[in-house]
Amino acid sequence: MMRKAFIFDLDGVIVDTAKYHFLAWKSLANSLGIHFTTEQNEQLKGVSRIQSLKKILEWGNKTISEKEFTQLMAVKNEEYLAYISKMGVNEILQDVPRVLDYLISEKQAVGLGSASKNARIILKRVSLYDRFDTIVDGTNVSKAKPDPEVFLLAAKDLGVSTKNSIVFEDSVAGIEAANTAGMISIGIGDKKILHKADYIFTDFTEIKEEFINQLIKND
Ligand code: B16
Ligand code: MG
Repeated sequence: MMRKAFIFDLDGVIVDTAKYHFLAWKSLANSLGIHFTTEQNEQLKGVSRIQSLKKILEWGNKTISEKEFTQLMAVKNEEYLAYISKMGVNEILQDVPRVLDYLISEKQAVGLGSASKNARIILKRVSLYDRFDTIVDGTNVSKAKPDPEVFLLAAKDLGVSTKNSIVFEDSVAGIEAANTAGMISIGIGDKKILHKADYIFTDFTEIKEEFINQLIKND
């Protein structure tokens, strides 16, 4: 049987860390007198830390020095890390371990492709670190999604061609990155938002073994 690469995004696919990003960005924005909403937080999904802060400052019509920018990123990350440090296995999104374990039992290559610089800490907190053959995250790449770099690097590490790679993503930028990489894209979330994905599911409870078998068999 063919060995395929299954590459998972982290935030919004394996765990819901968006709520912690929101709390940390909100207190930072508010400390600068900038209003920050959940709708705005949606637009930061899959977006790197630097780009996120740039957007928030844009929304608040604020310009700051480079030094202050670096400080604010550190402040946000510290608060975010405080939330992350309390995470546990109960925060893994439903049926993710079932799909991971099925892929491993079928001897498929499993990778992580995340924009987050905190991906490794989070995977360790939720005890999923050892399930991955490779982890490519914000510390390994220079170009953010929708650039395909993160997924191309993961496939390369796994020794699988791009056309034999499958990506699970919850963000528009991530789906675009997978498509540009020439990989099969699977959207996890809203059909209207992720319409550019090859397949779309609300969550992993909808992903059955038959579907995975088809992906493994297809040329
Ligand atoms: P960090 P993903 C992304 O994770 C988040 O969706 C995004 O909101 C966040 O800004 C980005 O990671 C960077 O995270 O500040 O931890 O480096 O969806 O690509 O797994
Ligand atoms: Mg995501």
